[in-house]
Amino acid sequence: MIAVSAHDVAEGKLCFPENFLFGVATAAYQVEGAWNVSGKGESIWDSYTHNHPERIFDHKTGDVAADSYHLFKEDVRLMVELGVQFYRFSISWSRILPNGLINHINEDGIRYYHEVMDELIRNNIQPMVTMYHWDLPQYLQELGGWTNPIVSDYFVDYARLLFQNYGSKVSAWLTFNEPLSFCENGYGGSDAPGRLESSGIEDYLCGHNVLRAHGKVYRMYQTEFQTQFSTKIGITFHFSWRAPSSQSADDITAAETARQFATGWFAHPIFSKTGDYPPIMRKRIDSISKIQGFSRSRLPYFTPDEIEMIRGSADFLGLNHYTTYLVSKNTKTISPKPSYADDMGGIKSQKASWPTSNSTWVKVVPWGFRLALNWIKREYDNPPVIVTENGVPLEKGLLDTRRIEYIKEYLKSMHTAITKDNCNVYGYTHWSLIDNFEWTRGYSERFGLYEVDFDSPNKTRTPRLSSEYYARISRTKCL
Ligand code: PNW
Repeated sequence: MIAVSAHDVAEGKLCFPENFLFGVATAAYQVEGAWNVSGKGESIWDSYTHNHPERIFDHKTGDVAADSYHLFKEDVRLMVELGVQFYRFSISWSRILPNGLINHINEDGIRYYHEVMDELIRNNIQPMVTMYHWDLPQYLQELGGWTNPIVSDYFVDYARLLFQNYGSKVSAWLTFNEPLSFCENGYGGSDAPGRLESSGIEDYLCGHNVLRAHGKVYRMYQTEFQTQFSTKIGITFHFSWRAPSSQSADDITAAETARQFATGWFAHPIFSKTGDYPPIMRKRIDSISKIQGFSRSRLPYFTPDEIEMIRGSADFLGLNHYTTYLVSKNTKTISPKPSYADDMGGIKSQKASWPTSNSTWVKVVPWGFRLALNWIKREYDNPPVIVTENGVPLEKGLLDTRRIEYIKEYLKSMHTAITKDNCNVYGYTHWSLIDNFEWTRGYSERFGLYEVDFDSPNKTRTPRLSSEYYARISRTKCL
């Protein structure tokens, strides 16, 4: 499947196909800043960081962040230096529609993303655009956010406006970034909107409405735009590998259940042959809901029409992969209080001996990448996959040899998945181009190929060692 030239093999290099794509990624709230300029409305991350400073490391906000709203030309220059083929970034919904609704369009927002895309295209870098990277307009949150079904329809209005304005410039669209993260951590944890106590209820409502919103946007694109543009539409899932913590049958089952509750929750309705939620999720949540005294399952049901609308509603699968967890069976009895973790029934951990990063959750476990890619191949009949994020958080500093090591080992693992296992991966995106606001972890975790001096007035970007390393890979397509 993969054409590797004899020349490269002779030199002992690991090469990716010539048309393989290398890119870098960011997200609006994490880099743009300019949170309240030129008509932008408030998003849930603006209001969350302002009203709940205690939930953010060092009480930081993304008010200014890396100031990419003003410095995007500088960012594009860095990408030219890197030689990447595409840039994955996200659009801030409330910059374009200040309260999320279609009746009030903010022209400065429309202009801003046109300028970003024009600058990219002028430099031969394809824009890959995420419509939603966690920053819901605050007004929609006041209506219940993703727990309110009407928000899916408002999302369709927003998506239509994006197709109308940017349809001819964007090379690939992603509807959502990591529904698992923002539904589970937002509606059952400490990410915005910070509904800490709602796990097992609101997270499932969020997921349900996000899946409907995704399906509706895909079908709307097919009826209204497909004759005009040939852009592919996908969605990005988060998939840290989940390995059994022992070879016992219980732990093997618990790990597979955990994969279905994590990636399967969103991928099964879209990419499986049968559609709908993974059967194991349906079965466990239905029966635990009953035991807890509910008269209906906490996991909502799709209508048969919705199942069909959502099934097959993506041209490719975006995969964010950072690390690996071990899963063992949870043997304690189920608590009367609903929770996603109890529903899943596994306990997550990581091996103390795995190499660490500068974060509690990213351990360096490259072999998990190959296994995650193979699982997707098996589960969903080898769909086209683009890795939309992979990277490692380290401390400040330019000599980031540990990042180089991380990239090398993870790319080797991905290379094996492509060349030996025939996984259908056609691109890779490094997270991130520059240091940025790492959500509740503030600026304490640095993911950038370029360091950002957040204390300097002009948010100076300086290349790290890893930027040279990555530039060589993206230019030669070889490790
Ligand atoms: C991603 N996990 O989220 C996000 O898409 C980015 O915005 C973020 O900056 C990046 O990871 C690095 O943190 C994740 O628990 C959130 O395994 C959680 C997990 C993985 C990725």
